[in-house]
Amino acid sequence: MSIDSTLRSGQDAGMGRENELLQKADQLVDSGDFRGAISLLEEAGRFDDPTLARRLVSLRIQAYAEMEWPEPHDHWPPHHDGRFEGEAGFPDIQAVELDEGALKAGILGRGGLIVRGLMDEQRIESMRENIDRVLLARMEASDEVPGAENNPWYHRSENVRGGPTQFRGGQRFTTIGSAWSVDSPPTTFQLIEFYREIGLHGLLRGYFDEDPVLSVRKWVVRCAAPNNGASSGWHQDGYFLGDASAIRTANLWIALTDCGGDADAPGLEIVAGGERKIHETGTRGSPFDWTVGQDLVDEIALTSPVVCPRFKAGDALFFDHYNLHRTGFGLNHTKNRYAVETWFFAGSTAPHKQQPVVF
Ligand SMILES: O=C(O)CCC(=O)C(=O)O
Ligand SMILES: [Fe+2]
Repeated sequence: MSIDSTLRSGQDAGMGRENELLQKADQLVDSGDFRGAISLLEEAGRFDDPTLARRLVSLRIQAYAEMEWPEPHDHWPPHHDGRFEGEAGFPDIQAVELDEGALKAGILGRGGLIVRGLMDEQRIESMRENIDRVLLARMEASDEVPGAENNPWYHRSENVRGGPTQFRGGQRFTTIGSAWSVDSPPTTFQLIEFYREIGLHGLLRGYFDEDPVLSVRKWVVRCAAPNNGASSGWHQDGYFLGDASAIRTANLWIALTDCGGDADAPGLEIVAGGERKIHETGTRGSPFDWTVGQDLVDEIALTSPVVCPRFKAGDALFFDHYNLHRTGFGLNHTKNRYAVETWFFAGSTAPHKQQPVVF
């Protein structure tokens, strides 16, 4: 595959200006101002400048360890106004109605919040294209296709723990599956641009009452293929993320394809309700030690309904690490489903294992 023509060559991007920006960013880093360096490159940079987009990813990863984070405050979980009490399933609002109060009452009171029309058409389209590029570039790199290692759509930062990807042991990749957003610097750049545009930083700052961060391992772009009703694992992300009672999280899951409900692409099957506990795993019909058994899910469903919401591309669902869910594979599915899953953490309690990323 030729390197995608939507990315400009170094020369087109204006090497002189780029060098100047990178130098300025280095100076800010040397003076200890990581936040300033990140803002500079984020504001002056472009997704289609590969050198700059890569530098920004590395800087965001390095920065977490270098910056100061507060001690966890004592007013968690925060009070919410219970505005969605009595509604069946998940509360469902339009993007313009999204604010801190709705987010708190949705996640903490009802187990999640559906937000309609969060991402616009043009971004949806380009994100789907990005995901295709990332997965293809990774597949070609793993197949050792000549030149693939230089494809900017899949490039792992040296700062990711373990260093650059090594495709060992005949590991096979296809154009279906998921990849870490940070492994695709242009995608990371565009996603953060989108998060800024919708005011997500301020919203989550209000939600956590401190700065939110992203992470390497829990920020994922995905293309899920139909799977003929297969049963994927019921899970709570709190099971993987460390001490569930200590961490503070918000996941923004965005559908990039019409899916769920009666749609022809896999959605999410998800338990609604605000129960905040980690359920037993590896028992009661569970095939794996990290999954919750179907018998237990059936029992939980007696009081907290299991739903499979119908999403239009661009609709989103916020939930946190207590939510119980799985990919919903139906028998009627014929289309691939694209989505972005982004876990945000309160900076003070971000699990180091997930490699926090400064936002
Ligand atoms: O996209 C999916 O099907 C799974 C999403 C998920 O498990 C999550 O966002 O935590
Ligand atoms: Fe999950």
